Amino acid sequence: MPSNDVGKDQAFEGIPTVRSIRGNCRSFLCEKIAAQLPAWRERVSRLLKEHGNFKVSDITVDAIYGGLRGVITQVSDISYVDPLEGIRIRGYTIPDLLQKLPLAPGSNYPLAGGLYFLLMANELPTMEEALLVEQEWKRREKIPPYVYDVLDAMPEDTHPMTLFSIGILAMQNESQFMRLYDAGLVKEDYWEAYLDDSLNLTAKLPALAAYIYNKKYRNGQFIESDPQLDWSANFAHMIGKGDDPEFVDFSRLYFVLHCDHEGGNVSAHAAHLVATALSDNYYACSAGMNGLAGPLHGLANQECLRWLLRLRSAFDHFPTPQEVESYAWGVLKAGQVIPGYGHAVLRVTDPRFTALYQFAEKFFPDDEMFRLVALVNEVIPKVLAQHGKVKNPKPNVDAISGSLLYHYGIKEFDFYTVLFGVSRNLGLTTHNTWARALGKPIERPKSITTRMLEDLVAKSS
Ligand code: AMX
Repeated sequence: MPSNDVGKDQAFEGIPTVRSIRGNCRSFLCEKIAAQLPAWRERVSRLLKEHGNFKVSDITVDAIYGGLRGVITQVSDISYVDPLEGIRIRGYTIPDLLQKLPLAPGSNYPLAGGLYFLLMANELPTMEEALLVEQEWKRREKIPPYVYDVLDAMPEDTHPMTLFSIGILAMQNESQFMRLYDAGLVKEDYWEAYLDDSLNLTAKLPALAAYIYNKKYRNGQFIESDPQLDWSANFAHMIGKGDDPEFVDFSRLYFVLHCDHEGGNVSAHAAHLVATALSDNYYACSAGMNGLAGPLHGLANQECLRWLLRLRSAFDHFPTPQEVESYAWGVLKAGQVIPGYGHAVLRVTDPRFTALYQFAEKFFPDDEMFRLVALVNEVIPKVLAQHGKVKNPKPNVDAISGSLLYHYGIKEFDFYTVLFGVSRNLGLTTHNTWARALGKPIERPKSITTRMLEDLVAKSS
């Protein structure tokens, strides 16, 4: 078990110390959020008061049986997936984010601390603000030893996502919200405790993920956290890849790209739903991770790489476009999906796919797996369009992310969704903090029986 001993009282001596901002990161973020809250609350209460009966969505029998696809049931101001443009995080597109977020010192890729600041404070951070979050994470990164004991007690073949979710849930014992709630915290102040839990949880995720990786795939060779490194680089370091600056940059890019995808996807919705019962960020994120572990959601990246490897091994040479096409038809005719293609909301190529594609093109254009991704991307959209069922035949982020990890020697597919989860918890905990700040109530939609639905339909015809 790593001692990981950057305690609360130790000074952070790594990336430059922030001197121009008074107070700690938590109080700084609290001030930033608190300053915006009256206006947000005013907007919500005006909407409710003046337009409470305004109809936004209709619910059809199709939608009820069809996974509520497209039915507007939530408001999220953290991010929005435009069907034709892709994700906007706090209004910024992926290219915007990569251009505007403060870069890690000596790198062309952003600090995750800056991204967190943007998510939480709803403001593009300065370098100082990004570093303030990075420093706060350093102070909070120590994982309680009992969490390692829980993970060590699990069978060796436990899936890494199960370990990740269990690790997060085990840390619930640390929840500031639960402690303060029991002591009589008033509703107005719930969000501050959610923010504390968010900072504490997200600070620990790189070390938690690294522990799982080292335990399962590196014979338990654990590496201490390095106080000199930013959050993303420290993860790379703790899995033994800190000496490869290209992989460190890849980690920075990967953690930015996967941080959020509005409120309706399975992990975001699950985490939000659980937190509306005032279950804290640990309970909620563990639930979110359980959703992310599904093959139609986060697990698709491992499915996709497996698919690419199967495709490659079906030929004793690098396949031609025609061979990929006939292979794909075989898959579709067998009633299987082509992982990494299609999306519930997007109707164009996922800009996160494009960002990773550009990274690979820049650093390893001749890598065989990347060439296969590129070839598949030329062929599959045409095949799926011809197939006719899929609403969006273009690739999503999972069509490529696994191949990049594979290139860097992370060949343990089962681990890929954990990395997705490390990043996604930045978004999930922000959603929950803001949901409490805006006083969102417990969610409780209504279900009816098939007979009731049949009666309703019969009465109206
Ligand atoms: N290959 C084959 N068939 C596909 C397909 C694909 N890649 N994508 C969708 N379809 C099928 C659906 O299964 C559905 O068939 P059905 O009518 O027989 O049930 C039909 O096309 C219409 O689906 P849709 O409306 O276009 O998509 P959806 O909203 O129902 O599902 C998604 C979206 C992502 C689950 C689906 O495209 C899919 O299964 N893709 C492959 C898995 C994948 O890449 N998942 C990752 C998503 C991103 C993420 O969360 N990480």
